[in-house]
Amino acid sequence: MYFDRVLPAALAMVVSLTATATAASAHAHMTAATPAAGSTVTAPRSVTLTFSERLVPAFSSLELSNAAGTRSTVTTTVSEDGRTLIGTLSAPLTTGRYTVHWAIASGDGHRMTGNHVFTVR
Ligand SMILES: [Cu+2]
Repeated sequence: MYFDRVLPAALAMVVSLTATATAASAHAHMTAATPAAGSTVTAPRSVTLTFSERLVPAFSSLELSNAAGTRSTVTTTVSEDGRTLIGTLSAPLTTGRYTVHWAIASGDGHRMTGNHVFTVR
């Protein structure tokens, strides 16, 4: 368990220190989101974001806020294959508009952030 977190982080650091001039080709990008951007869903219990590259769990998380800016309590984990960020909600979301704010680091050491909005009816 320890090496699952530390080794990718250490590798990412080595890559970013030694190969900044050449490591520009395989940045992570998001390939799927549930709920999807712009979608309307009913009482979701989790938010999942899948990326094209493995994530570094220690530097990857998401937050959820409603239209008033109030944050939901979310427990963030990364899937076994390292590519999906899973935000589990302590309670189903009530009706309204929500913004997902995410921040990730991929195995090549690059950090990315983004956000998207979905609606709960
Ligand atoms: Cu990159």
